[in-house]
Amino acid sequence: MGVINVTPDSFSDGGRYLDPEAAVAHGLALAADGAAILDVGGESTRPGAGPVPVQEELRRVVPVIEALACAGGDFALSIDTTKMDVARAAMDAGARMVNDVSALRSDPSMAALVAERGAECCLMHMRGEPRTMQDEPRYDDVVSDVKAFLEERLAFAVREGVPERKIWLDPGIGFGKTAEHNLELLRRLDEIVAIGLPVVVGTSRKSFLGKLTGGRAEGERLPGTIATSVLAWERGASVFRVHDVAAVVDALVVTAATVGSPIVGGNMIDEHDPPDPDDEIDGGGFDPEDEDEIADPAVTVEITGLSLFTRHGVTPPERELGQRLLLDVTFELTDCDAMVTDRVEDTVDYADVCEQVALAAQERSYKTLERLCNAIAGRLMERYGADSVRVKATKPEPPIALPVQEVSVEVWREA
Ligand code: HH2
Repeated sequence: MGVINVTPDSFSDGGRYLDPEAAVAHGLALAADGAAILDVGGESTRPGAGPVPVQEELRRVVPVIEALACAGGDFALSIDTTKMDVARAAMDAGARMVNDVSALRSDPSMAALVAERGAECCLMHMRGEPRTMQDEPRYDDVVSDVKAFLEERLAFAVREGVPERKIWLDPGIGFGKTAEHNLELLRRLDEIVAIGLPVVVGTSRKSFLGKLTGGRAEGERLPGTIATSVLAWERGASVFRVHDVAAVVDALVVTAATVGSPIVGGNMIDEHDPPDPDDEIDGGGFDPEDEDEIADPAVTVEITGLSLFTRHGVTPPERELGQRLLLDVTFELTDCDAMVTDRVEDTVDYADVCEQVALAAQERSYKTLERLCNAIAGRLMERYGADSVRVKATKPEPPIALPVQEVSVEVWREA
């Protein structure tokens, strides 16, 4: 996720993209560098920042979003705002995602708007408001407190009609936190990831990186941004909100290749689909329960009960000793020439699928079956170009004290 600040006062690039033409050119450059999402904001949230009137925020962001939507490309547009009127105008202009640093608290009716438009929504943790958030921030346990906050905001959004699959969570690095709080959140990010939704992390150029490196200025904090993004990736983050897209993409691609898990689509979204730029905003998005959304699949290929010895799980014994896992994979193909040609090259070769699933399941240890299934699904989508893939992982002997027959998790992805 590349940052476009159309503001005079953002902490690291204030004033550079206030001119709409400069903002649009910057956005297109970030997309060319590999950003799958462009996050456009018209109000700085730096510590101490005051509010910007709605009309002014609209004046800043709408022309930029309109122009980027018009230019088109392989990116989706996100609006970074806490105001419903700004979010609505941004979505009218082409934004597909609302990044609300207040997590739908500033303007609670924002939730209904997001739900109605079928938009993606990022809920971020912030203590207090930007004007006062850095006044002696205190937590009982920063990770547990942030996690409880995000779970509460998630429940609110879902109650208001936003589907869970449209929600992304963000611990809000630098928002009402000391340097130690930020480091603790990054160190234990897996606890936030365990909520089960994609996690967004924004460390880019933030002041704790300067503090840790002897007072480096904003423009000199790229090494810190890269280090923290790589660590966040390793701990399960899916989206990285950064100013320096090219360098962070390179770092993440190399990291992912080293541990053997490809970054989906060659961009910086890991194992989570960004909002599709071509998605219709109202009612858009994929609903697994809506059978009409897949254009009558011609062929379904199903592989069930692939039994593998793996090392996934939340507890260290599960990861150290390992356990048996059963994997089911279903492909739906709308265009399957093998029905006529009778050639295995014209369909999904299930022997090869089994090999790919085994490779994906055994090359790396995941804490959650959700992440494992998503990694397998991403790999299969990329390799076979199927219209949709369903991956189900079952633990036949789950390490639970109570008598449970089996535990399973299923992930569904579509192209
Ligand atoms: N950080 C900033 C703004 N918006 N949104 C999310 N989801 N996560 C973040 O960490 C985040 C955010 C602050 O960075 P920036 O936009 O560069 O600065 P400013 O708010 O001063 O414009």
